[in-house]
Amino acid sequence: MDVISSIRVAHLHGRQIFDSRGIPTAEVIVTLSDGTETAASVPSGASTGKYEACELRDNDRGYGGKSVYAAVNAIDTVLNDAVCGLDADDQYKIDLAMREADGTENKRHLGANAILAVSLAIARAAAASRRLPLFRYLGGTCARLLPLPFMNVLNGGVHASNNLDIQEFMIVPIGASNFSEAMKMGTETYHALKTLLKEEGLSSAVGDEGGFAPSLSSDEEALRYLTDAVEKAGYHPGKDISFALDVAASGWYDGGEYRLPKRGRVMTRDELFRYYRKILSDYPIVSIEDPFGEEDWEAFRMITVSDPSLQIVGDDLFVTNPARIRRGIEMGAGNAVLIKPNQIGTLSETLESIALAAENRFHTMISHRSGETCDDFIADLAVAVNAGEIKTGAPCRGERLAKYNRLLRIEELLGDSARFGVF
Ligand code: 2PG
Ligand code: MG
Repeated sequence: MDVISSIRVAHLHGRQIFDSRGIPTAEVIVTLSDGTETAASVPSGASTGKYEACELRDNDRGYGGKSVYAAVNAIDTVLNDAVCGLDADDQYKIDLAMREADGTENKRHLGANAILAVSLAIARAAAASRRLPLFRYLGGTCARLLPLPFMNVLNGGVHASNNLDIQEFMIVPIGASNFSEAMKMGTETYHALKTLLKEEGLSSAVGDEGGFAPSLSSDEEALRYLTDAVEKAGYHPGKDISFALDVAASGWYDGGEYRLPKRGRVMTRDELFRYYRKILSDYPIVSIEDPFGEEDWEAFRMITVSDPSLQIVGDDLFVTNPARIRRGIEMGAGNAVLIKPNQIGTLSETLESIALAAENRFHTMISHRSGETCDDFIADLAVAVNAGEIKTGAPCRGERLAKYNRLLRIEELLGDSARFGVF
């Protein structure tokens, strides 16, 4: 006799909603056989990697071609048929059934947006039906590490209409002893930065991820502002708060050279490498994401071996894809993986990528997308897998705070069992 009775997926209902940029995205409501009903929605990137799973968009039904009616229809029909009747706890089987129903490598038939929404909604429903917080359902009693937040307080690249070529300038409260303290340090610095920008007559309007988006004389000037903001907030740069960048250099890569689109500067791989060495010696930068293009594995290897204490994160390079992560591990290209569930399209493949990274001593940073909803799944995911790092924007805009605030609640729930960061 089964000790735990099996609860089955009873029904899926998809709908089109809007993300934080006002662009259509997919939401799904799942109902289980015991009556549990939960929802999940999916985010969307702007600086997407070439090798990401396919986000299905209609192209011809208004909304600038961005509607997701075909994906919603797939949820209501093919995916509903594929998963109804399956055990809600059997995430792997559910995800496999959807992958088989899609039948393509990159999920272009039914859409990774449709498949992921269902995958996440069922996990959330299964947790609710067992009366467990999502992080505990996914990670069990070992899930108790709160991640170090990487807060993107200055936005550039394709996330802002200013003149910064680097996409994300993040502050990392390495000196915090717990998650709440990290939030205190991060928000105080964020507000100090706002004051500084205003004093200089610069714009304090925010970009897609809630960071400020002023036009500055150079990308290095952004780092000077971060330094001043940390000090103004009463902290020591490099001791209490360090910096991290997401260069998103795939968007610069053009025929073997790097063309910085906003300033029009062109650099070879070696010149770009030297540029990084210079800013690394001038500022307390502990982590660089996508310093080179998604095809430039050798440059990733070169920068990774040049400084073992520097974290090199692969986002467009790895696209949360186990096959590409394996290549990075074998080559020594990068030493950390950015984890975005919608780059691969199911929860079980996301967990596989995280496990692969952990087995090979690569760090994992769980990540939002620049177009988000208020779904806070990634906060629970970060704790469930003891990722140790998360980036989910600035402490500004509801869709960003949804994740940070969920982590505060998880920290309170864990009480004395909570641990913090591994960086
Ligand atoms: C990134 C992300 C998230 P986007 O490049 O890491 O910050 O941006 O979602 O636009 O790909
Ligand atoms: Mg990135």
